[in-house]
Amino acid sequence: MSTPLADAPVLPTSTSDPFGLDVLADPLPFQEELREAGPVVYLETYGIYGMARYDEVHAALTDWQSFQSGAGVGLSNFRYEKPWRPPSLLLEADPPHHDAPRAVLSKVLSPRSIRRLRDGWMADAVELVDQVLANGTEFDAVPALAQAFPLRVFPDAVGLRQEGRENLLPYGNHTFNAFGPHNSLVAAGDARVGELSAWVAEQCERENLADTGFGADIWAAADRGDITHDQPPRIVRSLLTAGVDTTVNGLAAVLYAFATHPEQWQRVREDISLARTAFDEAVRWESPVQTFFRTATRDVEIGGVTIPDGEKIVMFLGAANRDPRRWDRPDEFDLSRDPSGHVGYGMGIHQCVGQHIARLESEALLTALATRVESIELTAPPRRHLNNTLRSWESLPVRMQLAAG
Ligand code: OVM
Repeated sequence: MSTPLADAPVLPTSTSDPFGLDVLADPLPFQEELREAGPVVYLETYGIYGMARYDEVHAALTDWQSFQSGAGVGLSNFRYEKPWRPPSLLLEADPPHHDAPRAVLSKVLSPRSIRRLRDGWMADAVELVDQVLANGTEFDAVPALAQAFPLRVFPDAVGLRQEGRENLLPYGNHTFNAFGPHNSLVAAGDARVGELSAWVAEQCERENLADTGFGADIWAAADRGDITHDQPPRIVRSLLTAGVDTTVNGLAAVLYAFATHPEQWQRVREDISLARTAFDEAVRWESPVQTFFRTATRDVEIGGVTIPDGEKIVMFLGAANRDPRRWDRPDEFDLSRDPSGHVGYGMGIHQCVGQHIARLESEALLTALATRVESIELTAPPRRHLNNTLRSWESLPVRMQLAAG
C-alpha cells in the first residue's frame, strides 16, 4: 500500500511563455506540450494556471459559478488591479449583472433580427468580389476581402458614422493585445490608446448613432427599461471592440483554409450549403480567439489538483479545438466533420453573442466567391500578424482562377 501522499497527483509546470512572440507565431507545438502535460498546468512565467484539453476547457467555460469573468478575462486580475478601461458589461461581468445586457444584445443580434440584413449583405458581397476580381485575380486577400467585407457591412449595421472608421481595427487589435501581459505588442499600442478609446466612446453616444441599427436598438432597450440608461454606451462599445477583428480573422482563416485545401473548395462550389460548415470548421481549426482567462471563485479541484480561490486560469481555446482526445485528425480542415461543439466561440453563458453575424458575413462572402472562383491558390507564403489573443494575419497573397461563364 502506498501512502496517499505518494499517489497525490502533482501539478505539471511549464516554463514556456504563451505570449512569447515565438509561441504566438507558431502556437501548435506549445499547445501540444500543454495538452500532454496534464489537465491543468502551472505556467511559471506568470504564476497562473492553464487548461488546454477540450473536456476541461469546456467544463470550465460552462461553470461560471466556479470560474468567474468579473475579475477580467485577461491576465490582469481585477480583484487586485485596476482595469485599463471600464469593464465590459458582457465579457467581464457575471450573473446577475451580466444577464440584462446579455439578454438585450442576444435579441438585437438574434438570427431572427438579422434576417433583414441578409439580402443586402449578399448583394454587398457580390459587389465587393466583382470589384476586387475586376482589378486583377492576384491580390492580398487580407485587406481586399477579409478586412474589406466586415468593414463594409458591420459599421453600417451598427449605425456608425463614416468618419473615423479606420480606428476600428487598431482599437480591436489593442484590446485583444491587452488581455495578455504588457509585452512589446501592448507597448506598441500604448501611444494611441487614449485617442482610440476617446473616439470609440464618442461613437457609442446616442446622438452619434443612426436612428436605425444595432446601436439604436440597444438604446431603445434602455427606453423600454430592459437595461438602465447608463448601460448602452458600454454595450455598443462591445460591438465595436469584438465585432470587427474577430470576423476579419475568421474570414482570413477560411480563405487560408481553402487556398491550402483546393479539394474542399470544390466541395463548397458543388454544394453551397457547406459554406456555413466551412466557416465553423475554420473557426475550430484556426481559433481566431486563441485564449480567454477566468478566475477561480473558490478552491477548485480538477484532476486531483487544486486551483486556489482568486487564481487566474487561461483557457487555450485553440488547443482544445485541436485536442485529439475530442477530434479525429484535429489538424485537418475537413468539411466532412461536424465541427459543432468547438470552443472557438467559447461555451456557456458568455458564448459569442455575435456568432450569427459572423456566420452571415462568411456565408455572403463565400457564396459570392463560390459562383465566380474556380480555385484559390497562394502565390507567396502568408504572413501572420502577432496579437496576444488573436490568431491573425498580415497578408494572404492569393491568385483566384475565374470560373467559366
Ligand atoms: C467586449 C468584448 C471585447 C473583446 C472581446 C469580446 C470576444 C468582447 O467589450 O464586450 O468578446
